[in-house]
Amino acid sequence: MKHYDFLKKLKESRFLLAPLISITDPSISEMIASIGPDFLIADMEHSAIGINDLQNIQMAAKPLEVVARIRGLEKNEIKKVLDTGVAGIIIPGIETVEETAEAVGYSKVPPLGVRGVGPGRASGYGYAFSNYVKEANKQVVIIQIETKKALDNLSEILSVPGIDGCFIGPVDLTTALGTDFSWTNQLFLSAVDKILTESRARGLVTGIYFPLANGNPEPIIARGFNFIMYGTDREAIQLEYRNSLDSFRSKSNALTLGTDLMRQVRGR
Ligand code: 3PY
Ligand code: MG
Repeated sequence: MKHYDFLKKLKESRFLLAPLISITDPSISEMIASIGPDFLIADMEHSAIGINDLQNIQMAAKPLEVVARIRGLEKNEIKKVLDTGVAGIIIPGIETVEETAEAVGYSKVPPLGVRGVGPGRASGYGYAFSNYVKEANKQVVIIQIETKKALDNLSEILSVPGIDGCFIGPVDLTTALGTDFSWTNQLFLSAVDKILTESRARGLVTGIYFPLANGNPEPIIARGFNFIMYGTDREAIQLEYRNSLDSFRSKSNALTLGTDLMRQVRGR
């Protein structure tokens, strides 16, 4: 696998756009990869994507890098996911220094950590094993910040050696703060700015989720994130169909012929 320039790509970039893949069928990833995003994020936290799907998604997206947003802080999950050859992992639910240190330890092969090595896809199925062992610790480790406790422990968490960056989960973060997910909410914005400042001060990469339905990316652009988890495959399909259905119906409803009958059919 030759994806080890990925951290450099993240560090040197602003606004890399990475759709979140939640549909298991790899043809969706192939379709989305073909339209030119900067990389993909496969969601193993909030979707049905499992380890087989993750591997198929990477084959479909090739040569585009795939990052896995994993289920949580689980030693064997981290090992299996990294074995598939992802460019990096995003670990949700991290709240303390101890959890951050565990995340690093589970993600790194010795001497930096305790991750076991084996002949998975990341090592060319064993064919490129010696090179893989040398390069394995370059797979990127990003922790997800989305709770009050994580905010309270932010400076210490981000100071743990071995993490490459942090990702802000605004849906969970605003739920935890008791606000709506709105880019005009001051409590949310000050949390985002605190995370950005602390992360940048340590030379870490920072990303955030931003839905396609929000047509106002200026507050994100003004803040200069390295990467954006930019909408999801689910959202793209539903949003585009919703808009298209509405647009077609508003035009067809304007015609009188058959309109009453169609309204009855649609229950409107
Ligand atoms: C959140 O916004 O909480 C996320 O985890 C984004 O996927
Ligand atoms: Mg979340």
